[in-house]
Amino acid sequence: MQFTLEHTDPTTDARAGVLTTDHGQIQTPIFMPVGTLGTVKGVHQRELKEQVKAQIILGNTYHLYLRPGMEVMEAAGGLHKFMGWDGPILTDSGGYQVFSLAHRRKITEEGATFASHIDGSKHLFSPESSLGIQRTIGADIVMAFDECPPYPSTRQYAEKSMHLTHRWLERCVSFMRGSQPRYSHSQALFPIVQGGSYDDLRVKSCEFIASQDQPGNAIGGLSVGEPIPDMYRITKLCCDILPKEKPRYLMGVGTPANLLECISRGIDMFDCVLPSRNARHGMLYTRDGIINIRNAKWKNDHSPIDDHPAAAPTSQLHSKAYLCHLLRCGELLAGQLATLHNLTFYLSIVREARQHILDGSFTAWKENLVPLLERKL
Ligand code: PRF
Repeated sequence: MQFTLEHTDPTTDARAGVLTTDHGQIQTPIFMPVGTLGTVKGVHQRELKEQVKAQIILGNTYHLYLRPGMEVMEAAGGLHKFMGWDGPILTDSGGYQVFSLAHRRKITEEGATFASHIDGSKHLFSPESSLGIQRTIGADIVMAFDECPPYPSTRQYAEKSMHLTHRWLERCVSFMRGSQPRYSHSQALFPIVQGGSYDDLRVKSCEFIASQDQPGNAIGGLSVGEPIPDMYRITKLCCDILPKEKPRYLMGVGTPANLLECISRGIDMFDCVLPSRNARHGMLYTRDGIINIRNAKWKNDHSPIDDHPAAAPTSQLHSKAYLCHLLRCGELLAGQLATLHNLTFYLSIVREARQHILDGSFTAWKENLVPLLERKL
C-alpha cells in the first residue's frame, strides 16, 4: 500500500493525498460508507460506485464472522467476490462491535469473550483470531484489535486499557508478519490510538502507535459521547504526532461539520453509520442544513429533495413531499432514496474539500459551509 501526499493546506493541516491499494486508488480525504454485513444497507454496489462515488467501503469482522461465517467467506474467495465489490475494503477488527452489541462481554489479556447477539453462542476474539478473520474476509486494510474505553472513563481505566491495546497491537504486528494474505492482493494493518480523553495518554499512545511503523494509523475512542471540543482537541493532538507521510483514519466520525473540522486538523479517512442509519429514519443532510423529512412541514413541498448539481440524481428527480409520503408509509424505497441521498452528499463534501485543499481555498470554503451544515430546517 502506498500513500502519496499531493498537497497540504498552508493555513490548516488539511491534506490531499492518494492511497493506492491492490483494488484501486483512493483520493483523500475520503469518507467510507459502512457496509457491515457485506452490504451498504439499501444501496446496490453499482449505485455505490457510479452514483455515490464511494472509493472504499467498510466491513465488520464481528458481523461477518457470525453470519455468514468464515467457511462461506473462504469458499466465496473473500468479501470482494462474495458481494461483487471490486474496490478497496477496510474491515474493523471486532472489539468495538463486541462492546456495543454482544452480550456477556469479558476482557482478558488473551482477548474478549462474548455471547453472540444473534443466538447467544459463546466466542473469543483475540488479536490473532481477529486478524485471521480479516485475512479470510480479504480486506485491503485490516484494523488492529483494540479496546475502546467508554466515555467517561477514569484515568486509571483509560491508562490500563491503552496499555492492553498496545500489547494487543504487538501481537497484531507479529501475526501479520507471520501470516500471508489468503487471496492475491496485499493487506495493510492500521494500528489504533486510544487513551480516552486524557491528553498525556493520547500522546503516549500516538508515540507507541507510530513506533510500530505500519502503513497507516487510526484514532479510536472518539465520538463516544465526549464534548465535541474535546474530540477536536484530541484529534489535533494526535495528528501533530502521527507521521505526516502516512494516512490518518478517524474511526466512527461523524457529522458533515465534524468531517470538515477534522480534515482541517489533518485527518484523511473517515467512516460513520450516521449518513446511512439516519437516512433510514428520515434525517437528510444538505448544504442548507438538516431536514427531517417525516416532519409535516414537508408533506406538501413539491420541490426536489436536493437540487444541487452534486446531489444524487434521485434527489433531484423526486420531491420532498414524495419522500415524506414514502417514509410515513414505511415503503422500502424511502430508505433507499434517503441513503443514496446522504451518502452521495457525504462523498461530494469530501471530494469538494479535496478540490479546495488543492486550489488553496479550503479555509474560506470550510468556514462558510460549516454553520450552514449544522442548521435544522
Ligand atoms: N475502535 C475500533 N473501531 C471503532 C472505534 C474504536 O475506538 C470507534 C470509536 N469512535 C468507532 N469504531 N476498533
